[in-house]
This record gives sequence, structure tokens and C-alpha cells, in this order.
Amino acid sequence: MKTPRRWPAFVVFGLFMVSGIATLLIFRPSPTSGSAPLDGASLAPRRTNADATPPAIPFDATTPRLVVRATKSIPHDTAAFTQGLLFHGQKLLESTGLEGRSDIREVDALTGIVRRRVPLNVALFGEGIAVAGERLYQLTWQSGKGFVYDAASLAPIDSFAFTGEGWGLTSDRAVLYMSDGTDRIRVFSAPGFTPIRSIHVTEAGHPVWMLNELEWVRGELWANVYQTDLIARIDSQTGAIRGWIDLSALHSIEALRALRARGAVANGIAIDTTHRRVVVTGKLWPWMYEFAIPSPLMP
Ligand SMILES: [Ca+2]
Repeated sequence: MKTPRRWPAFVVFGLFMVSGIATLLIFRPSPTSGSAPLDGASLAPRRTNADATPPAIPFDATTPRLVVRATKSIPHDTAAFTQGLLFHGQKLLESTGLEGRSDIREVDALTGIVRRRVPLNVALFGEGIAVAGERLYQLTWQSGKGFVYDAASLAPIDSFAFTGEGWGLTSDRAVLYMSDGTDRIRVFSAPGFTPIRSIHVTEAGHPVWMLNELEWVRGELWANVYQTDLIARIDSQTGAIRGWIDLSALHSIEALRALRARGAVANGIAIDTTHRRVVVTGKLWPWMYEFAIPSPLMP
């Protein structure tokens, strides 16, 4: 007589457990669901390399640190979300990001006036640029696509594919160096964009990630560290950071605070070896700043 009384309770309990487990399986949060937190304040799982926290640089107080001051200020388009900056001869070329606003532009290095502009497909987010041979290479952020232009005319001539995120790009004129927001800089052939090797960037043995815009400077790779005012001077063979270039003195404290409040972070390094000058800027910055290449770095 006990069995007939217990069956209904057992069946109800079993159905309750099965439905509960099914509900948990169906509605559990996916590690990849949701949109990317652009402001960094969301508790959503990290989806991009830009969602990481900047490294606690400098890790070693004895690493040489050079605080630079501008010898000249050049107006900069405050709508330009700068992702790449380089001199091609005496032409200053800049690439910008954000979907619908990405382009490559030729900028007058004296006045900051945009002389030419080649927009990117509105669905794509432009990233770093570099010139190798007579070809200008442009990365995109997360689409795995890159584009090639004639460096003189900026006419599109080719495209290429790569894995992972695209951030900064530079060239020693033989090969291309690409950052992706991690501590890794990948080296690619030009042309072909075939992987050759990877450089892991460290300071005093600590990995330094969030490497962004790049510039080749006589065997060193200079890299903006995203969300900081520091440029890393990286040994291109070992990945060890030889020193820091500190951009924080380019602005007053009030101006620096205002820039940070609107996400206007340092990004953009262009070397003009002929005139021994460096031009730096940032995303949405109102100015580009010029300073002389420090003589210890270029005897
Ligand atoms: Ca650059």
C-alpha cells in the first residue's frame, strides 16, 4: 500500500528536478554573449583585448625613462580616432578607427590640414598602417582583413587576411610588425603577409601587454601602451624594453584630465629620420606634438 501512495510524489519531484536542470542549461549565461563593454565599466565577460586592464608599468624603476617636451604643436582633427601615424618621405599619413568613421588620410605636417582622405568600408574598424616598398598596409580591428594601397596615390590595390585582432603596424621596410593588444608583436613578410616569428615584450621579466601603435626606430620598436602616456622602446630581437618615453608632460594636468575623461588616449608615433623629429598624437587629441629624436637614441 505504500507504493501506490509514493508514486505520484516521486513523479512530481522527478519532473520538478528535470525541468529545473533544463532551465539552468537553457538560460545559463554564455561566456561570449552580450556586446563588448566600450566603457570598461561593464561586468560582461571580456571579449576583446581592449577590455583588459593596462599593465602596471613601469615594472622596474631603473628602466630609463625620458620625459619629452614639445618643440612644436600642430593642430589635429579632434574627430580622428587615431590608430596609425607615419611619415612616408615628407608626407604625414594617419589612419583612424571606429565603424563608419575609419579612413586613411594625408595630413599636412605643418598645418594639420587633411589633404586627402580614403574612407574604409563603413562596416569595418580601421587600425594601424605601415609602408613597405611602395605599398601601404592597413589593418582592421576584429574582421581579420587588411588592405593594401599604393603608398603614393593611396589607390587600393590588394587585400590580405590574418588571425586575431589587428592593432598597431609598422615596418623596417623589409618586414611588417603587428601588435594586437597583447604582449605579442607578430612579424609578417611584405608582400604576402605570411607569419615569420613573434616577439614577446617584457620589462624586467614581466610581460607588457596592450601594445598599440608602433614605429620602427633603428632596430627598436616603439609602442604606445594603450590607456597610458608611456611609449615602450622595445629591442626588436629580444622583446626586452630598453626604456620608456613619457608623454605626460605634453599637456597641462587639467588638459590631461579632460582628455582622459573623453577617452582621448595617446596613440600615434611617426619618425622623420631626415629631420630627426618625432610627431606623436592621440585618439581625438586636439594637437599633434613634435619633438627632436633624443640624441642618445639616434647618434
Ligand atoms: Ca607609427
